[in-house]
Amino acid sequence: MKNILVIGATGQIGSELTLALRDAYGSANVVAGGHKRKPSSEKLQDSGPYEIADCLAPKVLAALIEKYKIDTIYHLAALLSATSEKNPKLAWEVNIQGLINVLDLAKSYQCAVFFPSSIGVFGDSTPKDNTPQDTIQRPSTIYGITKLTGELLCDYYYHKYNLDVRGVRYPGLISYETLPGGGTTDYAVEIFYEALAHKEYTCFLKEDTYLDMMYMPDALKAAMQLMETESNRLIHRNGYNVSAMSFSPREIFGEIRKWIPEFKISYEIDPIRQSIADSWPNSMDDNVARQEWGWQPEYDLPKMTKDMIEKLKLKLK
Ligand code: AKB
Repeated sequence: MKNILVIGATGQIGSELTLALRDAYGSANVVAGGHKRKPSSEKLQDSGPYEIADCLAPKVLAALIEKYKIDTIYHLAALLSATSEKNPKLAWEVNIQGLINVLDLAKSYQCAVFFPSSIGVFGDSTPKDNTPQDTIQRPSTIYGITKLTGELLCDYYYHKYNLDVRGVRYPGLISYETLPGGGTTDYAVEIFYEALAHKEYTCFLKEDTYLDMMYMPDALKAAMQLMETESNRLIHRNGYNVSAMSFSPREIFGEIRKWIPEFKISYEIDPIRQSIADSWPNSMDDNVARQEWGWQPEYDLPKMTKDMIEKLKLKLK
């Protein structure tokens, strides 16, 4: 039986991954670790143990690992791309020092680790379409630099200490449960809320900006499936490209209009987030993940849009 600690459990991925892990491994065996005294959602609070867990406070983390006999850590705490650009030093501190703290503890207590990387690890010199698994990685954002360094650190701890650390490169994530905070791909979530609430949305990226995106159920499946794969099947282990759909603001607008015909869009470009998006791939090739551990997404743009609208209608009632 696994004993799991989720660090960053109140964030965009964590608030849903914690519940999915509790369903799979039992509520008592999955500790939600957040940086606030209380979790923001009642579901998280009521469904299992909740503890304060700051990746920059390794002694507190060590005490939790001992208290709950943790053997697996999902380390999700990180600053996203736009927030990182506003405060590069804090991004380095949280995204790198936080990760090193977790890797060192995992080494001491022999825990497996999941580390989410991002499409942010690519840069202007990377091939934009069907971006290969192994290719040029020269990110121009501090977020990308921290995520790429994170991938390399994870590889290093595996090769040097035989630490079982695994991870994927997530695209923009779309969910009806928790809002993202400070990302470049956030428009793809905001657009649904605004379409339903106000029937209009002002997008901060240009209409023809293509980016990889994924619906949250697929993102949760990717993390859990990778962590369940027999170790000897994994060649890359870290930084697997995983993709599900690639679209532009114009295309997602068109898809939402099929459900809300009066919906309107306008554009007011944020130069910082536009330049971040322009440096990222249009679409990734995820064949290596498909071959090594059977990755297969379930949701494309039409299926995700239908589900988002149905779920958000109920939520916003
Ligand atoms: C962001 O936009 O910063 C994130 C990401 C793609 O890593 N959603």
